[in-house]
Amino acid sequence: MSRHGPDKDIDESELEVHRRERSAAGVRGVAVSLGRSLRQMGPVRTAKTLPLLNQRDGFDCPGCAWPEPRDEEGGSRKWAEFCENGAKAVAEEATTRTVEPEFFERHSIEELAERTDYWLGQQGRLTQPMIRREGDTHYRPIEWQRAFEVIADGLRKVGPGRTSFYTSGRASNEAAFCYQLLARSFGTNNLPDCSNMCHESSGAALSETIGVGKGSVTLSDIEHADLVVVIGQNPGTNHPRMLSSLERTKQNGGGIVAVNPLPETGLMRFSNPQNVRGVVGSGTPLADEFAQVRVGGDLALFKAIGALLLRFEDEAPGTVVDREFVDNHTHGFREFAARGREIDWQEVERLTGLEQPQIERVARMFAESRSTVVCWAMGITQHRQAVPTIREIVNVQLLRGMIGKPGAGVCPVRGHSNVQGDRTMGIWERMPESFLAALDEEFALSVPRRPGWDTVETLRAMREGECAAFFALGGNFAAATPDSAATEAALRGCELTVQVSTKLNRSHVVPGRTALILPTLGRTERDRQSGGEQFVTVEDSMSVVHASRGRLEPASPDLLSEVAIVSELARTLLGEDHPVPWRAFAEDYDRIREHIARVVPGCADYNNRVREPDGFVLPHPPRDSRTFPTATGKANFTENVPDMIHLPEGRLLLQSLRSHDQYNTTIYGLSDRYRGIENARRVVLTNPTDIAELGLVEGQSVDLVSEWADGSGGIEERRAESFRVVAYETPRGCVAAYYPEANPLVPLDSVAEYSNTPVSKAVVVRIEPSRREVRQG
Ligand SMILES: Nc1nc2c(c(=O)[nH]1)N[C@H]1C(S)=C(S)[C@@H](COP(=O)(O)OP(=O)(O)OC[C@H]3O[C@@H](n4cnc5c(=O)[nH]c(N)nc54)[C@H](O)[C@@H]3O)O[C@H]1N2
Ligand SMILES: Nc1nc2c(c(=O)[nH]1)N[C@H]1C(S)=C(S)[C@@H](COP(=O)(O)OP(=O)(O)OC[C@H]3O[C@@H](n4cnc5c(=O)[nH]c(N)nc54)[C@H](O)[C@@H]3O)O[C@H]1N2
Ligand SMILES: [Mo]
Repeated sequence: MSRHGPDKDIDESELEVHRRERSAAGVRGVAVSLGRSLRQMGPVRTAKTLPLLNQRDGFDCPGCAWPEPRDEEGGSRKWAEFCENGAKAVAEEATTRTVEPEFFERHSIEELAERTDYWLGQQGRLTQPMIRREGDTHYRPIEWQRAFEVIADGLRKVGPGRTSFYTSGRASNEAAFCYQLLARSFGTNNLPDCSNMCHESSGAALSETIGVGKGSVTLSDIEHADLVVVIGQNPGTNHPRMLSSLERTKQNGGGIVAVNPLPETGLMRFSNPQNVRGVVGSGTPLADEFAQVRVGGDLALFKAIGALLLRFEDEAPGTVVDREFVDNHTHGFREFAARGREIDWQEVERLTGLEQPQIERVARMFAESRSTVVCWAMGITQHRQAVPTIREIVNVQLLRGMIGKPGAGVCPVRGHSNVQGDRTMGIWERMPESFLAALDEEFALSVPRRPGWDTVETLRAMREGECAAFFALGGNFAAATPDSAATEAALRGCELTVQVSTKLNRSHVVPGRTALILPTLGRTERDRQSGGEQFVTVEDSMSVVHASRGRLEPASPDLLSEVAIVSELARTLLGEDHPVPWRAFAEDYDRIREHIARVVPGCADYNNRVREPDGFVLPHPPRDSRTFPTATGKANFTENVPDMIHLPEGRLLLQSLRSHDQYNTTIYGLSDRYRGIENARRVVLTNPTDIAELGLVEGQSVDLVSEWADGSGGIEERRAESFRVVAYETPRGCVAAYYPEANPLVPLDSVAEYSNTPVSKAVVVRIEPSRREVRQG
């Protein structure tokens, strides 16, 4: 068996642990990305594909949502405007490996369920619609039209109130708009999405405090900021092009603070492969200050920073608080200032794991900075107190007037390449009345008003038998959601499951009674419809909307675009006389965009503006004019009280994170290069002192057991077997394991306040010697 071929599954015993790398990217990154591309696509396709990535006439990277430089802001695109992990994302999609119907004849579903997501993904692109009928052991091919009829019948039988329509953040704006319109025309707002597990907390906190649930900065703001604070984010792996921006921040004289339990390599030093210094030198040092916070300690940290800023203001009035901004644009400052100066340092040090002098240094940096951008990602949003934490970050920004001016603002760094656009297009279980009314008016419909289920509510509804049909536009619901055992049982219990996918994954092998796989075009591929060759549009993390055109031949002639799949299903389900012109939508995406222009706020003249070379920027009142469309009409200061996570004796707080070689549940390979972990994934990164105190040894095989107070006095336990102990620079009491291997440990009912996001970054666990080893030994 070849080491890299599609036959090879993970052999956890091959684990190698090396020293952590000291600098991110560099030529090594280029070499890795080229190697992967050649292996998956071959030389010709590689040469054709990579130069089009993130270029104006090319396609948007299917990796992260980090923006491209725009002419308007004086940015110019590099010959290669992509990163190592973007190239891997493309190689994964543009691979020449395919999964044909014979594959499903050879492998039963039960057999496939034994495989890892890595092996499933390595098999290649799905090529034909497949169905598993009730009682079948294998998937079999089905004609497209027949598939739509089976699905339409199934949905009608179950009814809209018991159906859930999931979306993953890769769907284009056009596909997303059609999809929400299909769900609502059918009669439900059950539109959960990956964002429920991702930046929902950011949306909730920002809507309440500044009136818009999106980030308020541009690329240029980051590069020209006096200070950029990066919290709970690992950009070297998950947003590598952000490192080029941070390098420019430094070159322009700005400072960087990193707040993270782990010394992530990408935050420390960056060797830019696009310039000579990065290729031959040791690169640019990034973080000026690294605050190694305890998992879950950020709210206490930001409360302390806020209190210190008020004290600095008392000492030198008029130097810290931006009075002009606070008086004219905010609400609640008096209450905030009245309670804000007390700091119980003992408590703060306990909660944050940081020492007073460092917190004071960081607060000074906030106080002295003329323009500050705060960026954050999953290390903040996936906590029980995520929303209060983000509100507290906003308090600090408001105090200093750091919203709506150059070089300043809030920047939730989005995950999936179009997750923000999908929301703009109506993928949300609780879209506001104005949007629903606009749909009614535009299409002469009466869409339902009752709020729908989010991701966790969908799972609960399945558990209770209230949800019986599940349709997924992309993603890997079975592996991405918490509580894997319960989730898989819930999916298997459905009458009907449908997955629109590019590649095989876990969700296909835990099927409902009737289950379909609908293979679709990826973003790299040509999309030919009867109205000619089509392009789609997307929105990045900074509200820039632009076009994306695939250029590769599709992986199979039988693939349909997502828009075509949604439109065809809608015609079959809703009938030919439905008021929405579904057929025209699939023929020519300009027809969809004409409606988007009238329904979606900020999208007037959409068809013309997305044809501009750099697209256009959606309005953002706080950023554009310091207008805050909140309940008070001002930006709101809020009160937030940290409460300590209760950790019984001998227990640890587990965070689940991404390796350098995966895209969420898609495992590209087994090299977490920057952290020095190779060839295996079932590892638990543990502080060396904890290893000793718990009587463990490095390399030992252990089980992770999570403990969850079920609310009625009992403790629920969940076990994930056979992880290897790896000594790592993580704070005492805080351990880390990879997502999705850690997902069986996350209790479905452990969710963030206000956003209902699963708490994937703070699971109370104990570590036990591996049961398997004990049994064998
Ligand atoms: N190559 C690649 N790119 C990706 C993805 C991918 O899987 N692979 N995923 C995409 C998606 S959907 C998303 S949402 C983003 C995710 O991007 P990230 O948020 O960077 O992803 P994670 O690996 O979850 O990293 C979480 C970081 O938060 C830190 N952290 C954990 N707990 C805490 C805490 O309590 N406080 C603080 N301050 N830090 C904490 C962890 O140590 C880690 O550095 O990336 C997107 N881009
Ligand atoms: N424990 C834990 N759980 C987490 C997280 C965590 O940090 N820890 N992070 C959460 C986050 S931030 C997110 S965003 C979710 C991600 O949840 P999802 O978005 O559901 O998961 P992905 O792994 O991104 O989905 C990958 C699948 O999408 C399909 N796909 C890829 N490209 C396309 C396309 O163009 N069209 C279609 N139709 N399908 C496509 C492929 O079949 C692939 O197998 O997971 C969440 N779960
Ligand atoms: Mo995400």
